[in-house]
Amino acid sequence: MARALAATIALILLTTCGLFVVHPWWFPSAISAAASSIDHQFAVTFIVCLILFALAQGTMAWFVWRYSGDRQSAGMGGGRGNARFERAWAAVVTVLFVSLGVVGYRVWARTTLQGSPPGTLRVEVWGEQFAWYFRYPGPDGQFGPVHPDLMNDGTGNYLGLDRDHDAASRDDIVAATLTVPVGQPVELRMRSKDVIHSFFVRELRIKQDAIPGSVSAIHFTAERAGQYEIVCSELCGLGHYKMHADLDVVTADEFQEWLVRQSQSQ
Ligand SMILES: [Cu+2]
Repeated sequence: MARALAATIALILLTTCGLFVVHPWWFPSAISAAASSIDHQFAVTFIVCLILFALAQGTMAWFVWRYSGDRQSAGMGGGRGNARFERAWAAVVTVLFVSLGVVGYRVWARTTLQGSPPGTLRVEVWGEQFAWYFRYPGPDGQFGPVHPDLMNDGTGNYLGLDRDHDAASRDDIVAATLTVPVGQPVELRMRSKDVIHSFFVRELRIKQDAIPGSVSAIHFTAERAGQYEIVCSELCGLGHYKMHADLDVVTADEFQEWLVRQSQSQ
């Protein structure tokens, strides 16, 4: 029985290592410059975890196999352990994981919290159950104030803008698609109308919560044109599964044409 257990552990270990080497499921190719450092950090974390996993599981399988049916050790009533070894192992694991956390945080902060260089396109991202809205400030560069009492999805005033009284709101563009020009830095300001949502684009390697009552900014520069999926990665209610939108990365000229079309339809 014990040997069957040892063989099962070894089989799980080999299967895991095999899946790691072959990695049949992996990220889609990245479309932003910053994504390569995220991928690198992910690979380092993955390799460290795999080595620890293989060491722990391999050792366990070997011990179970080696001492199965060993009457002498069975009669000893179990080992007393080795406190010094356990403390050293716990210390090594702690240092490893804290280091991974610190390095990972620095990579994440460098890629998503960087400042806004001149020419950055600012877009507000609004999450609501169960849709995304994207607001562009228009030619004045100003986002007009939002009035929660004016929010009405039925009339199309999703963000509660008062275009009659707020001058800064008049040229604001609200769209259901996030359209950005290729090669231009973008700052997303994440907001929510109701509960916590999470903005996730796999190809950008960006995942950021949208929290009601707060605004958090993240940055990216898309380097390849195309259409990509935006999903909500925070379980936000019954319709969470259908909360998604498109990210369209287009040329600068196409972006200007899109802005004109959108401003005419507001
Ligand atoms: Cu959501």
